[in-house]
Amino acid sequence: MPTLAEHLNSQNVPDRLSALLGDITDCCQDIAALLRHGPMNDILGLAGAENVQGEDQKKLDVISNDMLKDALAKSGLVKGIASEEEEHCVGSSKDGDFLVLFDPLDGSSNIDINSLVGTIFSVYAAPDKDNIADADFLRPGHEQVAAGYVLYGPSVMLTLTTGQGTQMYMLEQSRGEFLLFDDKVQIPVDTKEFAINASNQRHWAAPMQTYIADLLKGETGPREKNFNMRWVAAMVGDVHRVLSRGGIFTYPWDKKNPNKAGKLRLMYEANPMGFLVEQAGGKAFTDTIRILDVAPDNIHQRVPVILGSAHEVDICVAYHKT
Ligand code: AFP
Repeated sequence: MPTLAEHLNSQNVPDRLSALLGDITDCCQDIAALLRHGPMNDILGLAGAENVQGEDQKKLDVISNDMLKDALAKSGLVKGIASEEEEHCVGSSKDGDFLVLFDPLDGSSNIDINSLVGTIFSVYAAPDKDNIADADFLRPGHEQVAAGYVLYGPSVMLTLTTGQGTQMYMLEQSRGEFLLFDDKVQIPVDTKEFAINASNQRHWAAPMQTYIADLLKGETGPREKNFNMRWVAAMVGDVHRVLSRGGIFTYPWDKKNPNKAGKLRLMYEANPMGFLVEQAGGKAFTDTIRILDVAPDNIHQRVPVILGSAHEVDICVAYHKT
């Protein structure tokens, strides 16, 4: 089982990108260690502040954000970063090659119940300029040069793409190395499993209400098959299941917050996950267009998300076009 660095080398990934991915994942190993001992270190619970999203920050949101900022600054490879936990981008090494966006701890509402959380990251080539601004990060997802997440679960797993398919690695803790265990993740094109926060059902737009209602009718309904439902409440956990065995994951627009396009953030959740899913043969749409084609207008922009098994995404999107 090759290490991350060995496999990236075998894929002819440029050395500086490979080094950056090594720095990011090394930092994630440190975050994993913190999570393993969270209750013993008094680092669970609220940090006592809100982030730019107006969400209560957990202590580990802030700690993991600072760890990643420090690691990326030390790498010397990063011209700037943008984070869910930072209102604006943060300049780093002026001759860095890359821009990195991340959600340092996705699913943080799961931390205090010892459930799945993860770190999501997205990498672009840096523009040839000195002072980085938010506008420099507003690039469509199809321009990403790499994307991935580290899932802090029973195993610590890295899922990564550099545009040559999607790979999965497992952390071998004793060696401190991520070892390749799937070099070509393939999402089944059909599925019987969907993921949605069903408590919002009354707030969804009609097309999503009709789509989900038809799934729930099972084999006697228009889909003529029975479906199962899962909801991890952490995108990294739901997407990992979709990549591992198929499925459709959606967080649609709802009228609870009509001025928000959705709950999930484009630049550091939907885009990296969309890249991973497409590279594994799946699809990722808002409700009408390919996520990777969305022209961003804000680094914290939200979008509705429908992603997973290609045929099922096509069916769900078709409900939104009628
Ligand atoms: P937190 O990081 O605040 O827990 O939010 C996680 C998330 O952004 C995404 O990872 C989940 O899919 C989604 O929110 C869960 O939303 P609900 O809490 O409404 O189910």
